[in-house]
Amino acid sequence: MTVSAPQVGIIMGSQSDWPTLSHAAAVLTELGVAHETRIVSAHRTPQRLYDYARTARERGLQVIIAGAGGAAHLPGMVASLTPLPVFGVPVESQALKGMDSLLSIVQMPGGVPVGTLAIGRAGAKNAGLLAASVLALHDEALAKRLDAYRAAQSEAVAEEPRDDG
Ligand code: RP5
Repeated sequence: MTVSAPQVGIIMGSQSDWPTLSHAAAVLTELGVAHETRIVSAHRTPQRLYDYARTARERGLQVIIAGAGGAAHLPGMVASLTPLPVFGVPVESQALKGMDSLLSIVQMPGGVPVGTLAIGRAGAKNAGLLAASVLALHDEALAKRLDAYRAAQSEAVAEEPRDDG
């Protein structure tokens, strides 16, 4: 069996972020996109963050999804260290429900972009879909799988609500 090199890196600040970021991984798996997952903390493992971001492109990654909560510096720091597109996922924090994470990630200064998604599970899922869309620009087979994903999603929506739904 051939194992493809990861094209998408999914990183998160803590093990506690995995229940959220796992939704990005799940959609990439569903679409057949090779990816890797790592815990990389801007605060607790700064050297790991630096090394990960600095070597990401040469290792063949094309997109990075970075999720963090609270004082969520991870996506911005990664974006400052790599030319790859970075999608940021604000993890829902207990104290402030992820508003802290969202504002930490979205308010980047001009010149260092982070494409910021919604707080929590929907944001993680959409980060996976966006990463796949970027890769699909140069991958016709993946573009077809994305089209099929969307078609199935539309097909699954009933025209009328049910009482037990
Ligand atoms: C951030 O602090 C992480 O991204 C996580 O969302 C938050 C809390 O981390 P833990 O205390 O749960 O490890 O760095």
